[in-house]
Amino acid sequence: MKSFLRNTVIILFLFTLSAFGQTNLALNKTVTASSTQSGNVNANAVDGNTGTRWCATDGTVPQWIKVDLGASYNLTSTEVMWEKTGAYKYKVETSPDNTVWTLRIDRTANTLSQQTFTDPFSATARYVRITATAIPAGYWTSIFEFRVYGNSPNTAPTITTQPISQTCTEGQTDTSSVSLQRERPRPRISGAETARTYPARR
Ligand SMILES: [Ca+2]
Repeated sequence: MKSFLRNTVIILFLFTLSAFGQTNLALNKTVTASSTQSGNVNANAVDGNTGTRWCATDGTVPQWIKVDLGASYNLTSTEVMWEKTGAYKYKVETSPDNTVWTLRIDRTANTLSQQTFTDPFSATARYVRITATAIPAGYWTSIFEFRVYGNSPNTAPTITTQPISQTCTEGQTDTSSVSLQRERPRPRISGAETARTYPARR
């Protein structure tokens, strides 16, 4: 007669914070600029509206805008949408304190003609500055949207009810699922689990 032993199945949950659907950390944050054309104010560069723009007061360079994210974040990329398509030459720097700046993206030799540029990098910082160092002839430095992507470094989810062991009977497959929520920021959280089937003894 078969005996049904009870086995303990250890289920491991592996969670990763996904970069998909990233949060634009610059959205509606405080912006300062090297100069500001009347009617095209600094805040237009981070208002989430691709129909409004910040513009410098003339066609001279360098011109820059700087975003104060309000707190330190783990940054993963920036994206700039210029007013026009062109071979903009520019750089992106970050700072933890608005004093010490580190070069993250150097496109000061760029020859690629685009309207939107996406620049991945890795940094922990509160301030992000983009500086146009050269612009196409006849253009002024003008930005529809400047986006900064990343995650907060100190808000990893804490799993307080995770099942670390369960009991199942031979022949059964033990499965389980969990759901997580995180308030701010809200990156997509994906979960993976391993389940194990214990066949009945012959
Ligand atoms: Ca805008």
